[in-house]
Formats: sequence, structure tokens, C-alpha cells
Amino acid sequence: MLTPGPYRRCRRLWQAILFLFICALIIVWKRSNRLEEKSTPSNKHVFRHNQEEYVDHRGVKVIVGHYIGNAVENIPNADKNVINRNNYSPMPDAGKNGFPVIIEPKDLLVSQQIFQINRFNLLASDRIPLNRTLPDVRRKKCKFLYKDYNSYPKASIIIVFHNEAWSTLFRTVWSVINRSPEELLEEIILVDDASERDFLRDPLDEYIKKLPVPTKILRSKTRIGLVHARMMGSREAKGASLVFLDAHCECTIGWLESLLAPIAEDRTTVVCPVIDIINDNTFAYIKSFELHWGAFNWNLQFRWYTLGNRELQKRKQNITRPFHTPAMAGGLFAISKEYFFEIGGYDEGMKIWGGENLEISFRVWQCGGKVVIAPCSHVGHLFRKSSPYTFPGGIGETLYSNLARVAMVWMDEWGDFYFKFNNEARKAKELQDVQQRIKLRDKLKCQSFRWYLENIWPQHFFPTESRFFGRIRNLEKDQCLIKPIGKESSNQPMGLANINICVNKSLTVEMFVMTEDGIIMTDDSVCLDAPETTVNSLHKVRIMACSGTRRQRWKYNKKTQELVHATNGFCLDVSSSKTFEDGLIISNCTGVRTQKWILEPHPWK
Ligand code: LR7
Ligand code: MN
Repeated sequence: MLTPGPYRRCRRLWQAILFLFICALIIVWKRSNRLEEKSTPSNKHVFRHNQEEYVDHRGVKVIVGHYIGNAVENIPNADKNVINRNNYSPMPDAGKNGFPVIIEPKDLLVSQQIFQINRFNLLASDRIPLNRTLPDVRRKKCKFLYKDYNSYPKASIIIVFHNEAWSTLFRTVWSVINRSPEELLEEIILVDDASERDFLRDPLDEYIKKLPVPTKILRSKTRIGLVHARMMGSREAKGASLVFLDAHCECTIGWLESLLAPIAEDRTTVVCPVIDIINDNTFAYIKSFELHWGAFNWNLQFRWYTLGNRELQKRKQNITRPFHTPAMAGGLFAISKEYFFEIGGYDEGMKIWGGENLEISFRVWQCGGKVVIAPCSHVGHLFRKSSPYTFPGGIGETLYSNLARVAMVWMDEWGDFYFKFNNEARKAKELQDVQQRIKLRDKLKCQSFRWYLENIWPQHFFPTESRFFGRIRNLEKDQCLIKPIGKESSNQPMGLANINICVNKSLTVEMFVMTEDGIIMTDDSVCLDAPETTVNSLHKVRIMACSGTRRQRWKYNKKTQELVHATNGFCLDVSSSKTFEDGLIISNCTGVRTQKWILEPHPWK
């Protein structure tokens, strides 16, 4: 038994320890708060478009919208000297062969702070030599192809930039020099879109004089945006073909010849490489999945989707052959110079950033050309989660105005659909003069957007006259089928199908398309999915990536108001069982009200 004396002393000791511990906790907490303030810019100007970018379960970078950040000027403690200094200081083996660069704990704080300047790990980038090696990521067969250099159009490489870091810009340049056949390189043209960094002025002028490939720098005094900057470069180009690259790319062996060969075969072909990923933190070079093509969602955001069936079959027959893509990502492609100007260059009514990739894709397809991805050409692109620069006038003036122009000129009725669900673009529309571009469309005798959807992207998930478009309402619950919100994560399928209170506004989460084939689909190519057969009838229903398979077919029985699965004959139902507490299921059709659905059409034009 304890005597009162030592017991009290012991208690005091414990109280002291506890007090010290709490003090330490408070100090740590305050410090970490301060660090956070330093390293994250104010969120006031960060626009978030619906969703984000992520790497799916196959390791494919999926672009889901885009973060638009604020300029470096708003970063607390961002010293003008730090921003203006070129801190490139290579370590011989850093990032060798595309390996990641790991920052030691002692440098982590600095690296986090300067991350904000370019929205990538600048400290890591500055350690990687400009001529780092990269793996040959092509399929073996590619190595034996594309040797007929004489017949390929020589390339002017055009790289536009605004405030790019020295190390990323010149790693792009050196990857071109080191990994392109000399015979195919006409020149490199750098276009400076009014950058504000000292090291991008005289030091750059001096540096490019010594490069082994003729390299020019064109400069714009005012910020003109990437479309105008690329036009500036194109007008100066001497090569028979133009090859555009973002200012933070790295080309791998074989990239150029495989990009130019399809143009030699057909001068109206626009050729994109497979875009690999340079990690924004470690600068690791990550090969991406080849069986994707580019398209866009209801908000006209560019996305990668799994290849259409027809294309997949063609691919399997000849794995190295370039395949069609409904749209290009925008930054990396080759085009005949003559053809580029023939079909109208770029829409020079477009400002700063965004939309030009869809515009040129629609124009090329609808006006008789084609857009392809060359699987033997692999180029890495540094993907970031936000933009480091300003958007003069805001995104209404830039991105949404550009997208409004795309919709007005090229998309016909589907332009109306876009404006119906996008208030910002609808506002921007009023301020656009697109007469010149409509004239161009007439002059080139281009096809309609209907033709484009039917022929180039038949797997699309947009409404048409022959499809149902609207809400799918459950009679018993008086709630609507919804698209699961939240992103598709690496190990989880799209999510369980569910219903929720109907919002009854023009909101796309509760809008579905039902095709004549019985596919119930919605934005971003996701479909109502259930197993074709089940041993016992009860089964969860999911919303999954559209696959074109029979497990995603349904029949609507107008009389009974049932949605019947095409192969197993079970009915779409609201779960009431204890095992599946939440979400929709399929179960034996019994005529109960939870199995009754009303298809409420919604006007889309
Ligand atoms: O005002 C500007 N002036 C410029 O010169 C704004 C940008 N730029 C430069 C910039 O320095 C960079 O070199 O233009 C280039 C592209 O800008 P990014 O890197 O900020 O664009 P991004 O990679 O985020 O976005 C993609 O979509 C853009 C829409 O306008 C362009 O088409 C980009 O070229 C395009 N990038 C790619 O296609 C790379 C692969 C992405 C995928 C998938
Ligand atoms: Mn880019």
C-alpha cells in the first residue's frame, strides 16, 4: 500500500510530464500550421472543375478536368530572387533511366516550398541532368519499323512556354536532340509567351547558340496564350511538318520517325504519340497504357477512355499500326505544315489555355482528315495537379470562352446540349464572334457533328434523337437514379448504383441516356451493370465503365414499368434486404412498386 507522501510526489511528477507533453504537442501543431501556410497558396483563386486527375487500376493517368491555380506572385514568402534564379545543378545519376528522384528529409521543406513556383518538384527536376537516359518503352516490333527517313517530312519542333523552369524546358529540348534521327530534324523553335523570369532572357539566348541543332527563340511581348504562341512558331517554321510539344516533355527513342511516317502515307493525318507520365514529385518516367483513346465528357473536358471495340479488333491484328482517336490531348502532335494551314491553323479567337485540342480534333475529322495515335511513339509529359500561371480575365474569359467557340462552330445540336448544362459557357457564348470560323467550315465543306459522332465515335454517351435522355425515377421511393459521385479510385470499381431525391433542375448527376440497344449510360462513359447470370437472383447493380458487353443491356417494359436485365430477366429493384442495405439490386420480377420505374424525358437541345 502506498503512503500518502510518495504517492503525492509521484502524482506531481506525472502532472509535470503531462504538462510538458501537452506543451510539446501545441508547439508541433503550431509549427506544422505555419509550414502549411507557407507551402500552400491561398485557395481563393483555385478553380476546381468537378473532378481531378488520378491513375486508374491499370496505371493509366486519367485526366478528369483540370485544376486552375493562381500565379506564383500569390505564394507567401516567394522571394523574387528565388523565382528568378536558375537553380539547375545536376547530380550525375539523378533520375537516370527514368528512375525516381527521392528528396532526403533535410531538403523536404525547401522542396515543398519551391514546388509552388511551377507546381512540380523543381528541386528534383534541377538535380536531373538535361540529357538523362530513358528506357526504351516501345513494343519490340517497333524497333524494326520506320527506317525510310528520306520519305518522311522533316520536322520543325515547336515548343511554346510561359515561365517554364530551365531544367524542364531544356530537358525537353535535349531529349529531342538526343533521340531524334538527325536527318529528320529541321529545327527547334522556342516561343516565349511573355515569361517573366530573368534566366529565360539573355542566358537562354546565349545557351541556344551552342546547341547542335538549329534553334530559334521567338518572343511575344504580351501574354498571348498557347494558341497564338503556336501560330507564331508555325508561321516561322521551315520544316515540311510541324511537331508541337509542351515545354515539360521527354521524348524516348523512336518517337519522331513513328510520328512522321503516317504523314508521309497520308498528308491529312494528324499524329499523336502515346503520352507517358513524368511524375510531378519524383520525375519518374512511367509508361502508360496503349489501349486508350482520347475523347471528352458532357463538360467538354478531355478524357481517356478504353478503346472502342472496332478499334480494339484492328489493334489486335496489327499492334504497331496507328489507331484512330476521336480527340487529341492537345500538346503533343505532328501535322504536315501545308495541311495545318490549309485546314485553318488554330482558332485565333481562343485565349490563353484550353479547348484548342477539341477544336482541332473536330475540325480535322469533320473536314476530311484523321487524328491517330502512333503506338510506337512514346513521349513523357509532366502532369501537374494545378496550373502555375495566371489566367488573365479568369476562366470565363479563357477556358469557357474557348469551349463556347468550339461548341458554336463545330457541335451543332450538341453545342446546345453543352450550353444547356454549362452556365459559364452559356454566359461566355454571348461575347463570341465566330463568323470567320463558320465561314471556314463552309469553305472546307465539313461534315456535321452528327456524322462525327456516328462515324468517329459511335461509342459516345451523348443524347441523340433515337435515345432516351432524362431522369429514371423509382415509383415507390419517388427518387431518381443517380451517377455515383466521387472519383473512381485505383482499386474500386465505379460504385454501386443508387437512387436519391430528384433535384429536378438541369443537373447532370440524375440524367441518363438509354440507347436503342438498351444500354443505360451517363456522362464519362459509365453504364448500369449487372452480371449476365446469377445463381440466386439477388445481386447488386453497379455503375461501371461502359464495356459494350451484354451485362450492360436492359429492356424497359412500358406497360409494367419494369427495367429488365437483357440476359438474366431479373428486374431492377431497390434493395430492402438486410444483406444489401444500400443501393440497387436485381431480383425476381414480382410486380412490386420498388421494381417500377418512370423514364422522364428531358429536353436536351
Ligand atoms: O498562356 C499560356 N502560354 C503558354 O505558352 C499558357 C500555356 N503556355 C504553354 C505552357 O508553358 C506549356 O508549354 O503551353 C503549354 C501547355 O500548357 P500546360 O502545360 O499548362 O497545359 P496542360 O499540359 O495542362 O494541358 C493540355 O491541355 C492544354 C489545353 O489548352 C494544351 O492543349 C496542352 O498542350 C495540353 N497538354 C497535353 O496535351 C499534354 C498531355 C496531356 C494529356 C493527356
Ligand atoms: Mn503540359
